[in-house]
Amino acid sequence: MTSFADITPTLERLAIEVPSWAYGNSGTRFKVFGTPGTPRTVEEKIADAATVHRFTGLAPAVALHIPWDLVDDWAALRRYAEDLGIALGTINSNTFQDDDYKLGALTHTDPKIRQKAVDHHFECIDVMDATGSRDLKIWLAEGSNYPGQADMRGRQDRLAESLQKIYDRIGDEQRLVLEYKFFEPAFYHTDVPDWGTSYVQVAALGERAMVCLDTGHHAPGTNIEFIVAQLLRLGKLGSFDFNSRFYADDDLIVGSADPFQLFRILVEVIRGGGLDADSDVALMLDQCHNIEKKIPGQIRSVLNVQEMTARALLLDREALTAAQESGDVLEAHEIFMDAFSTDVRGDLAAWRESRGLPAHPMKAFAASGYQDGIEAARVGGTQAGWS
Ligand code: PSV
Ligand code: MN
Ligand code: MN
Repeated sequence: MTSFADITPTLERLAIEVPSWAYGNSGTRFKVFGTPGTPRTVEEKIADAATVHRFTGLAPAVALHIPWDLVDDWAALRRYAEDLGIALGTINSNTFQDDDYKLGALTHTDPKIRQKAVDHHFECIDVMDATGSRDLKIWLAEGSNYPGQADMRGRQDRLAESLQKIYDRIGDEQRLVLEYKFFEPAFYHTDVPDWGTSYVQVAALGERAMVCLDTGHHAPGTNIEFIVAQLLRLGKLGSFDFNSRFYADDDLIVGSADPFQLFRILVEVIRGGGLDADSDVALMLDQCHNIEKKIPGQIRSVLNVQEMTARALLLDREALTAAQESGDVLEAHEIFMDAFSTDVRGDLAAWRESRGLPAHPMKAFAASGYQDGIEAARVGGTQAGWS
């Protein structure tokens, strides 16, 4: 039996990177609702991200999106973040909001457009050099809408060539993570639609190229934990973008739509060494808070990951293996479900307090006055783009 005390060393290490765009206004293609107190600058997004970390101890880094988060002085931004107790994390490129990329960016048939997209990634790498970021995350909005519209095979070749140029530019301590998504904005074919394609592309690049798994980017019913297990087995799971979905790329709060799925994923992460002290797997959120307040939305999210991690760590592995190996199907399933059904909220609250953190971060944030302060101080917040 594993006790709560046994799992705290691993819980202590849990770090979840938050996305800068979660703090900006976002919405659907129907409407973007403004939220009072929305950040007007990159610095204000970082201040909100640091607040999530202050109340939870779980979110020590914030991911940036270029050009949404462009500033003139990266060294100053880095100092600003560090003074608030967080680091600047993953740099996300953006090749989906430029007319030139209507028919593709890294895959475009026109070499000039491909080079423009590669150059954008070079700029992102310059940013990483200045911010000290380790990861360049690439999500591509490329594909086609109609059968016959594009040469899918030729596009894979051009993608490989463009990615190679980008990979050749990253530093020894940096990584390239390639995210996949099964559809949207392209509806017929997508150039990086699944983990297999991402894997094939990054495997050709080299050791520091990895796959990014966004939980919202799979067809309904996909066994995501199997993909996690396989990528960890191959040593190619670079990072997660956590969020929840009911239908498509909903970007809802992680663990809200299907807590059991999050549990199953975290069981495989742990099984594959993804939470070991020497693990390089980056846990990140990729979410939007369209109707709820953003900072509590992010606090809820990191707490959900923490809670499900604790339950997954409590899984009695020895007993499970014994049941599996003796072919006791129902005993194995019960052991698995026992861990999922364990209420860890009391233990987590007490443990947080013992570390000088609020026992109940949601309540502590609500009582802190931070939200009222930003609502009074900030008028005319920026739109985050989308995620
Ligand atoms: C678009 O689907 C997306 O949500 C991807 O998941 C990226 O990670 C995110 O936008 C930010 O570019
Ligand atoms: Mn994502
Ligand atoms: Mn997405």
